[in-house]
Amino acid sequence: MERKWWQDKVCYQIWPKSFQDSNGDGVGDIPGIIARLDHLKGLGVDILWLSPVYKSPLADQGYDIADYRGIDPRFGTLEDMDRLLAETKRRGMYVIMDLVANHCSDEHPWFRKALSDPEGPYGRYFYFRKGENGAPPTNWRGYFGGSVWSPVPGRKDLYYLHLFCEKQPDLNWQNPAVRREVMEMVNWWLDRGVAGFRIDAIVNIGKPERWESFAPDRPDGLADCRKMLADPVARRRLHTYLGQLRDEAFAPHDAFTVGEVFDTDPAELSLFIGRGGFFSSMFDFSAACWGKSPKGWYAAKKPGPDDYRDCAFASARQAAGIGFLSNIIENHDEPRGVSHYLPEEAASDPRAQKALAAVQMLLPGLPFLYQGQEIGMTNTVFPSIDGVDDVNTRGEYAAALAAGLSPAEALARVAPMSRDNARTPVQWTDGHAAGFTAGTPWLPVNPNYTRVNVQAQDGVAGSVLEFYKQLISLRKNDKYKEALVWGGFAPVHQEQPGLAAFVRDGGGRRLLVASNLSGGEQRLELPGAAGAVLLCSDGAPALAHGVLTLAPWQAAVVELA
Ligand code: TEU
Repeated sequence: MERKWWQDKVCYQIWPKSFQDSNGDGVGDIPGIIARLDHLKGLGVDILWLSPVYKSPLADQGYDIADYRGIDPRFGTLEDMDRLLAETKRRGMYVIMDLVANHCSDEHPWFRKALSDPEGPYGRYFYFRKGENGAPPTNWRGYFGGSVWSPVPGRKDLYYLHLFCEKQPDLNWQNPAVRREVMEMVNWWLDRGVAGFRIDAIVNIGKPERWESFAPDRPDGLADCRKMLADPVARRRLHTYLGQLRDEAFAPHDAFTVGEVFDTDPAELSLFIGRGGFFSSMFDFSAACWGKSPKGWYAAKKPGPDDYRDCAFASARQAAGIGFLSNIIENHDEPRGVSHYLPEEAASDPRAQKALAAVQMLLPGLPFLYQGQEIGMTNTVFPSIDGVDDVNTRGEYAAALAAGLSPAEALARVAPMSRDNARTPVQWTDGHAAGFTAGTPWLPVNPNYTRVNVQAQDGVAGSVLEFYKQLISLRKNDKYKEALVWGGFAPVHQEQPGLAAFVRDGGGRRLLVASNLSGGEQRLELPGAAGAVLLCSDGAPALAHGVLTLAPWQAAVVELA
């Protein structure tokens, strides 16, 4: 595999609205991020992915962009952004931005001009279609529920397409002018000093030639819009556009790019992340998708630790020899990893949180932490649906009601999946608003902040935060890098319930990573003679006669002879 500058890095996602507020308005901002760079440097992370900070009405929290070259005043100014780039550079860190170009905001000047003249040049930046007999052009349901079509105000029977919410009109990538706008914008940021992009919802940019309705798949009479993504023409178009992005923007800058790619066929992996692929990396969503139901969140099954292990291991094997997947246990769209993958009684247990961390951080691929993960932040509580900000959660709640659930049941079922779980403010201290803001936070702080916060863990032996630091420094240690970054991967005793174990080997070293993801003891025969114990999450593991015994929720890294 070709060696690249980003492969031995550790990445960290910042969701700016909830990271750190610097001016007391209750909303996180770029100066707040700058103020916390030393925390991130101390943790050992290198590449910071900033969820959108562009000018936006925030209908989907910035994933609805009204100006691709401007910073939203709530987050700061372009000068703040330049300062962030300089301050990270000074610390040997990198910033990647979120490239949200499947759609823009309905408040973007392009869409405003398009609405006033749908047949004009800006009309061709979007998808306008005529309905039939008073009904929208197709019966596609958008990602957040409801039709993907909204009527154009003042125009009889004319609609525009939005796969996400109605304030996120899809950009027409078939139009070369749109592609040129995107290439120029991407190059503008790369020239300014950003190291690359996380690429949002990108599989949606290739649209089929013929737009047809599908058989309805829910009581609303609509059909999941994702069905059209499998269309061969849509797929071919996607590949063409991604090739153009790579050739005209990413490759000339040696940018680091990570795609938000769902549902890839393993056969396509090398096209996406192999040598000369579209992206540097793409997220492994296999565990995140486990248990999801076509009916909606209310019908989702909760995965357990073994499901997480099996998904992660399968992905690691698929990507072996091809490229680097990006490994996550959570992000701004998902529940908190510890709440989602650990059994309920263990979600807040620092031992269990560390055991899960050891697996994620030492798998092959690129580790991505999400803000707050490093201190074991958990899902929050939802007293009522009125307190939910997220457009996605509201749509899923409506789907649950439509399926006949009572309001209380619907809330109880969608709450564990809500995107607001990961969007509560980062818990820095046990003081006012967890040290996130001097004012009133835009979304309530998770009530557990008095116990779970950075201040309580920083420099405290045995804390989740200190363990993450150890995992990261082990991964970066020159002695073990060949094994942990570029080395091989072989699962060990994968059939053993509650155990996630694997060997990483490279540079003449073999390391066993063994994590007890259960509340009982785990014993495993070592796949080689035991050498030094390089790391242990709690105490020391018991090693005798070629058998490793792990206490409940204990994780260890052992060098093998
Ligand atoms: O997400 C794309 C996407 O597919 C999500 O809708 C996902 O299915 C859902 O959030 C699962 O909970 C990206 C962004 O990550 C998300 O925050 C945006 O809302 C979306 O694109 C639109 O830009």
